[in-house]
Amino acid sequence: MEVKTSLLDNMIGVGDMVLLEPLTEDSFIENLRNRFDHNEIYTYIGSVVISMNPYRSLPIFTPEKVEEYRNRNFYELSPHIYALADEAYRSLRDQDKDQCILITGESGAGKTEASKLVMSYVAAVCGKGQEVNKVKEQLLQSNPVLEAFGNAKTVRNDNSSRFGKYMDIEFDFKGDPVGGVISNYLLEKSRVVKQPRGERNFHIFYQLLSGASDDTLRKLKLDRDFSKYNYLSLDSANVNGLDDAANFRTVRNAMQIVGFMEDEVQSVLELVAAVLKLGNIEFKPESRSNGYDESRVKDKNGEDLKEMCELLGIEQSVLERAFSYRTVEAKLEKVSTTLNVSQAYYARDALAKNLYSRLFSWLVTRINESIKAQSKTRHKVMGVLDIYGFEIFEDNSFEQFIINYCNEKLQQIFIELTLREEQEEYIREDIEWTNIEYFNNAVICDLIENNQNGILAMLDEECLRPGTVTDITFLDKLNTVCAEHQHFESRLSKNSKFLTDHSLPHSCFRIQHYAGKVLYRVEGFMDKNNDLLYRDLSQAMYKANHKLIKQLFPEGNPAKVNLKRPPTAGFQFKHSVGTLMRNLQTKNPNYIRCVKPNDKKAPRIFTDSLVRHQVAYLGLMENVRVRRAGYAYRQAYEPCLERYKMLCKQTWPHWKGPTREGVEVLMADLQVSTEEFAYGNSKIFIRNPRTLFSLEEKRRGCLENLAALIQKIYRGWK
Ligand code: AD9
Ligand code: MG
Repeated sequence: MEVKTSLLDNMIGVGDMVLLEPLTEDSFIENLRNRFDHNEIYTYIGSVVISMNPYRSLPIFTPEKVEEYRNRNFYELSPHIYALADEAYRSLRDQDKDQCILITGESGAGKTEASKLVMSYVAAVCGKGQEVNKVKEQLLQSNPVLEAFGNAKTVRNDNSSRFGKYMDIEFDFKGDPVGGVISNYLLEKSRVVKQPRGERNFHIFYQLLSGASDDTLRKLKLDRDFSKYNYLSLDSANVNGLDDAANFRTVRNAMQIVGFMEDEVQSVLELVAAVLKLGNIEFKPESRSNGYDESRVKDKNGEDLKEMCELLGIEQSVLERAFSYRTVEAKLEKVSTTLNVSQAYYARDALAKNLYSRLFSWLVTRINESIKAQSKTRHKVMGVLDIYGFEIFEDNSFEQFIINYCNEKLQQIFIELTLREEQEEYIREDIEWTNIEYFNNAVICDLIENNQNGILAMLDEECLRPGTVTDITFLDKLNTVCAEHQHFESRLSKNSKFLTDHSLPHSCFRIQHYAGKVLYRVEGFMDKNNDLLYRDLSQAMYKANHKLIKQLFPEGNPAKVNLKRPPTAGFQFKHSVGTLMRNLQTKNPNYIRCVKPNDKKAPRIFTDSLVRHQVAYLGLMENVRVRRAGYAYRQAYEPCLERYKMLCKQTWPHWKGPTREGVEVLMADLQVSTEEFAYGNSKIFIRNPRTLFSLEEKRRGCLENLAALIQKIYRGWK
């Protein structure tokens, strides 16, 4: 007889929080801690996986583990991210249900690692063959490329995703992967020109300087020394445990596997080098006869400018002029105004940010071209979402506002879908259902995205308003409008999510997010939302004799001058997040809730208060309660009968009739109170975990008796 381990056998603590007794926040945290201390980083809440970041490599992601979890039922083995990946994949393959894997948690909690584990598991268990293997390799190798260009060391995480990523992996009817599509969301491009203290620029800059051959660097006119470049912060250039040179080789190799041509790689590196050169260009004022100062490139930077222009095939005088003058085109006329030094720096940085972020989007498009499914037939789809996690820094700006808004939306979808899914399951199975109270963050989403008076709408309105508009006029507007919409009285009540109080520093506002209060400084909001690049610069880039850069600045084509303002950054983000949410809602969701055990990026440390805070805002306790309010545990009839049939003479060793009847006979024989369970169409629902415990205990007793009997017989033989 096969004896399988289950959630309750040989388990450290309780593998499924639904079975935790008694259920309190303390016992919940204690269970997580106990399991974490024993290297059990995964714990379930029903079908949701809680994942604790171990901050060290554990031997639980081996090919043997993959085999162990392959084709096994979710609750059969101890909790693992592979069990979730397996369940999602099988449901996609066998039941033709499109899946999405939603990975949430704050910065550094382990989302990106989790997304890679899911992808590599699915790659390991799905079909084989030359073509399929090539597709798999390309899908997997897109990760190092995008991480090099889109991740950076922050104070929270040495490999922090600075962009949102959603990847649809497409499968054919057999369940073999045939391709994929990646969508990227707003790269934090301000990092290109300036990094907060203790943080780095995007990895690729350091990788290129550390890992490229002397010859490559010579061609790119680069120096190996980080300190030569204004755009590279130096206080944290070297990160413990990060081998930039080796990673550069990995990225180059990955680009090749994904299908980049050698000349494309060269072009990409030229752009990276050009950004570094650009950062070194400095300006000085030159007095004009009209009394104004006009900016000029400093003499000592003549070489940087020249080299940058050579790299990109740009005529030096064109770029130089674009740093001194700005042309404003109205309907019928063109007016040229001079740039002063600070405007020239602004223009330089705007160009660097645009160049880099457009390069990043181009990389995604290029990867998509390579990994695109060849056939046009309908595919089964598994979407994996890995975004930047919720962030609270000392200084929070537009970027954090956008990142946190995105997390707010994901929390919202978690709430909607967990409730919806739960309700639908009861309806599907004809089981009665009672609602449970849940904190709903829809009010916060609305505060941010409402079309009339949401913060993003007001920001856009202010950006478009003629006259003197500044970050402060935007803040004033926010203070009045949000007060009006939330009603003054309610501003001070617990429900108010927009807080103004006199203790706030000047030029700040605060939002009570689902994950905590965040103070935002408005400086730069208007500018970052506008995301303007002087037309002279885009035209200079378009004129470049460099295929890639020309392609990145199509608006620089003088024949296609468009006087309409491009959509703002906030507007575009809101739009793409809206599309993403609608897409996710069409799929069957699978959740991984990542929890960060400590703030030190260190193994073996479990900081109680930090974990407690995350458990609270992720709504994990409510999650367990919802799961338990109805029926805590459910199992399809067949595995249920298999597991407990030994407890009843009529069902042991074989039950001949329909499985549901077998389970009914079993429950009657065991005299389980009829209030304790309900028969659904395909599953049995058990209300109280204790009922399950008692079944498990009886089963264990039965197994022990059996083992004793076998031993006795064995001894008798001897
Ligand atoms: V952010 O929002 O992008 O800043 P993530 O993505 O949540 O963040 P990430 O997956 O990058 O965090 O994990 C942070 C670090 O924790 C990794 O670089 C690893 O060093 C470490 N980590 C995370 N998960 C695991 C794991 N399963 N095993 C070992 C891990 N180390
Ligand atoms: Mg990440």
